[in-house]
Formats: sequence, structure tokens, C-alpha cells
Amino acid sequence: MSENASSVSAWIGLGGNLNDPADTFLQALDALRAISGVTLEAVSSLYRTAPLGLVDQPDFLNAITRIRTQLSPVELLQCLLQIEADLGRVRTAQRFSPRLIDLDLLLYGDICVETPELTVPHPRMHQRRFVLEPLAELEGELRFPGGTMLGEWLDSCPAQSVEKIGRLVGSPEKPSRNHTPTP
Ligand code: A4P
Ligand code: MG
Repeated sequence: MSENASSVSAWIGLGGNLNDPADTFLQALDALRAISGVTLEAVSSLYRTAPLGLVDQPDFLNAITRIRTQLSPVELLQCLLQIEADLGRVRTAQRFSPRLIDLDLLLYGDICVETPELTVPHPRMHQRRFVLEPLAELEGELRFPGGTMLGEWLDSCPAQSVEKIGRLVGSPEKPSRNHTPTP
């Protein structure tokens, strides 16, 4: 963690379509909460979503979480990649392929980052209902760096099947392992 860093709100997308993604998400949230310099503030519902990019694969589950963090964007990315690895994610050469868990850094305050290892805001988030709909659930009036409102992006986002299937957690600070979908 950077010394004397002040905290920033950041949004992280969770996605997966192998094994039991909801349980893997709970493990990922546990791992995030365990990081010094990260506080979980909110977690969206769980969504079942049609695959984008490579369509011939199982449906995904998706969710998002808002954290406050004192980590820098790159430090946070390194933590996300480490959590993915610890949870058993194996990267294949094929892009958009099925995965146990994908943790994307969607937004980091109002900051834009453009480096070989990290682009923030996530460069494809505005084209993805599986990201924008959970974001709208938690913060419908969200404004992105550059000034675009979330609602504007949702209005121009391509159609995609995105179904809210239940709550992932009971509270941001202590996720419940009972993730049975609720109406
Ligand atoms: N990277 C750069 N910027 C970021 C960022 N903001 N957040 C780099 C996270 N990583 C970022 O990621 C490859 C590299 O991207 C990382 O090492 C990091 O340095 P990856 O997770 O290995 O690759 P990937 O996820 O297979 O590719 P990519 O392009 O990140 O895919 P996306 O955009 O994440 O899309 N359909 C549904 N319904 N739901 C999904 O969750 N996900 C994808 C993957 C496709 N279709 C989907 C879903
Ligand atoms: Mg990714």
C-alpha cells in the first residue's frame, strides 16, 4: 500500500461461468475484505447473463462490488490478479473463454489510467449490460470520468439477456454463504 494514501471509491466487476461462480464470488469477496487498505462498501445482486464475445459457452454469473481503497490502481489490479490465481483461474490463449472468475477493475474514482497492463475505466464496460445493470442497481445516478451518465450508456448499450437471480450477500461486510436465488 502506498504511504499516506487517501481512500478512493472503486468498482470491481465479478464474472464467471465454470464450476459454482456464486460460491467463487463469495470467496473473492472474502479475499478482498482481507486486504489491508480495502473496505467493501456494497455488493450488487447476482445476475445470470448471456455470454458476450464468444457466444458458444455457458451463461455467466455477474455481480459488482464497490470498495473504498487506499491502494493505487496498479496495486489493486495486482491484488485482483492474485485473487483470481488463488481461486484457481487458469488463463487460456483464447480471449473471452470460459472462466472460473474474472475480476475487472471498472472504475477507480474519477481517475483514468492508460498503461500496457491497466486501462481504467475498463474499456468495454459501456458496451456491456452485464456490467451496467448491476451498476445501476447500486448507483443509478453514477457519472463516469468525462461526464457521461450511467443512464446514457445504458440507453445506447446493445441488447443482452441479463436476469437478476437473487442476492449474493446479506451485508457488504459479512457475506452470507447462502446464495440461494430469491425472487
Ligand atoms: N487489464 C487491463 N485493464 C484492466 C482492467 N481495468 N481490469 C489487463 C482488469 N484487467 C485489466 O485480462 C487480461 C489483462 O487485462 C490482465 O492481465 C490485465 O493486465 P484477463 O482477465 O486475463 O483477460 P480476459 O478477461 O479474458 O480478457 P478481457 O479482454 O479482459 O475480457 P473481458 O473484457 O474481461 O471480457 N460475457 C458475460 N455475460 N459476462 C462476462 O463476465 N466476460 C468476458 C471477458 C467476455 N464475455 C462475458 C464476460
Ligand atoms: Mg478481464
